[in-house]
Amino acid sequence: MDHPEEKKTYYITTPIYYPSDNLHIGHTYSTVAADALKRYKTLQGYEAYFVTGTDEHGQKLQQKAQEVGLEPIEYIDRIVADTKKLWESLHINYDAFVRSTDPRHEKNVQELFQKLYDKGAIYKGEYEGYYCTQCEAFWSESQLLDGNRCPDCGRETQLQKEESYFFRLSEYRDRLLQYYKDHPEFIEPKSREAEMVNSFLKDGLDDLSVTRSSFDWGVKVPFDENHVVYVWIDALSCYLTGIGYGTDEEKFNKFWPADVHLVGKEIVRFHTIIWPAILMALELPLPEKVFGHGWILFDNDKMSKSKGNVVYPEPIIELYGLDALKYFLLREFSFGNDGSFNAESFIKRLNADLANDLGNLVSRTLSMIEKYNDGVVPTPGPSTELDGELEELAKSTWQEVDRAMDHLQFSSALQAIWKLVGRSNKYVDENEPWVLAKGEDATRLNTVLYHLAESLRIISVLISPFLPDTAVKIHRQLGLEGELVYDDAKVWGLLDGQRVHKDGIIFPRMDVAKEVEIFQEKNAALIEQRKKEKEQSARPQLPPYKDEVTIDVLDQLDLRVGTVLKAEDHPNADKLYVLTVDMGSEERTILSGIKEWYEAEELVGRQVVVVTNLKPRKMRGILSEGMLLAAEDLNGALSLLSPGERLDSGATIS
Ligand code: ME8
Repeated sequence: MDHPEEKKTYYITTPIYYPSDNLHIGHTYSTVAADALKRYKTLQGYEAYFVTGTDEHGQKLQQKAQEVGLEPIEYIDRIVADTKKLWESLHINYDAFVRSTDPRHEKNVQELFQKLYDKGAIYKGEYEGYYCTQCEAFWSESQLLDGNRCPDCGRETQLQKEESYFFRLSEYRDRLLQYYKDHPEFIEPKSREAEMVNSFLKDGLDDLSVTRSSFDWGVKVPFDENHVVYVWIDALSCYLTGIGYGTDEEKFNKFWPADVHLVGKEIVRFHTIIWPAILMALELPLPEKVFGHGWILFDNDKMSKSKGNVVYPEPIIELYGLDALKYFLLREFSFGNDGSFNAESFIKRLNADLANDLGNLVSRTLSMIEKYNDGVVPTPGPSTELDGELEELAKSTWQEVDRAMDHLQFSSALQAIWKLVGRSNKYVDENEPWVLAKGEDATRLNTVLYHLAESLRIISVLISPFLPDTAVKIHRQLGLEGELVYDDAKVWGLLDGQRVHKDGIIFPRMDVAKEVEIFQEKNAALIEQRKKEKEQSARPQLPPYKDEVTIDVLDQLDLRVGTVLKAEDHPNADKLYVLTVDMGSEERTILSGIKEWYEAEELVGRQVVVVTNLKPRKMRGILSEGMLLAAEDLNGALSLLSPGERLDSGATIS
């Protein structure tokens, strides 16, 4: 229920991302859209709240960390820091960033799990299926491709059987179908609802395995230490943690249910079947909407680091600015559908819409006001039909934007604004102010300049959720200070007598062929650099080399080949062998701490490298007359050095 004295709230989420190095523009899609939506809702007067975060548990991450010799959290911390930096550089205006490893969140997951268990919504059973480590998903035999390959990523799966807790998802089929019927705007675009119904709900649902016992990087089931909560309950409930579930009841009640979960199309199923069923079981209200957006492809292929066909946001921002990236992502693709990135269409769109249309309108409007009226917006004379037409379009464009944004149609919203940009440019051509300026009477010229300035002012307000930096630049050039106010886009006549300050070109025009080359080169260089960095970081972190020495240091060492004759346990030291070593001219007793790696019988007859002139040292009562050389790697494996071929005992080493 709306309380008139209270500000209406609007809660938006992006997916809770898997920590991943070097996010590409596809990854930024949900976040850029959520940011624009938040700005738009805020401008409309809502108290908007935006949650994003990282989904940090699971076997895949545990394995990746292991591969580089780090603890999972050390490995993830670094990636999360980079992700936050990227969002910062994109000026993403989120309110909470939930890390699923945050102890507060882990506690919530345990509480929610316990609640579901106590309500009988979760029970213990056994799971058998073909497991894909990469996708962290079990598949049935009929779902596999070419024998035993994962239908999602094509990698090999393994048949696994394990004890698991199950969520009674099968019981929710009818309630979900009914819910979709009663809430026709719950899933958008509508085609995704049909997909859910036809592919998943029509033939009934299976209960869902919600724990794993084959790895331990996850939130422990509160009453069964052998199990960790499987990643989906853990990840989805970040949406609750982000608005204070378990810590700030008032905030939680204020913002829940979410107004919209923005998600990529491949995870719509989790958000429209599993998530609502869990919320029903918890007796929590359901989100108002789940919007499944399409994928950004690269030349019609899925972007992937392994294919090397990724486009990174950094070169785009560096070469063309943040707003150019945001504009392109939101305008070029229809939000529900897949779209393909192509360097040429990207540059062409920047040229057409930002440089030729908007940039030109800003530049010519301000130049003319400066040139013909000393930089002051003139008082208009009587309006003609043409002026009225522009005024009407300008004052009503916000309605078109609202209509589009009600269905998260960013591209249509921008098209509506660009219709006004286009109409304003045409108005310049129709009125030819440079001709009017030559006449005696300035009344008509004043009316035209005034209309252009007003139209530009309204445009600057309307574009502000999508191109926030550009909006402020135009606003300032129009001499306006302070915040941009949405209601100002609904009224005409705020600029009479306003002093303007033209300030540079907001979007320069580019040579398409040349620019495509520059962009591709820069993106390719970054791909190459990141590949190298990855290879480098995959190398083991060995101790640094010691300081340089001269040859005489080596000359001082007397190294010789010895042959082990006898190996016995040291009577007073657990880790030491007492070795009798044939040095050619004599036998020596040498103590060596290699018991952890070698059995005594493996050593007898083995040739070794002995430092013969090391000062003899007594260890636990026995004198050692030398030292054996051995190599050890980072995993703690050890190997005694021996000559590659058998030599006479006493052979010298230099
Ligand atoms: O799925 N174009 O995380 P994620 C558009 N942790 N969107 C793309 C894209 C592309 N080329 N590539 C990726 C997960 N995405 C889970 C979410 S939510 C409770 C848990 C989108 O890091 C993808 O569609 O694999 C998804 O919405 C988002 O990036 C995060 O994907």
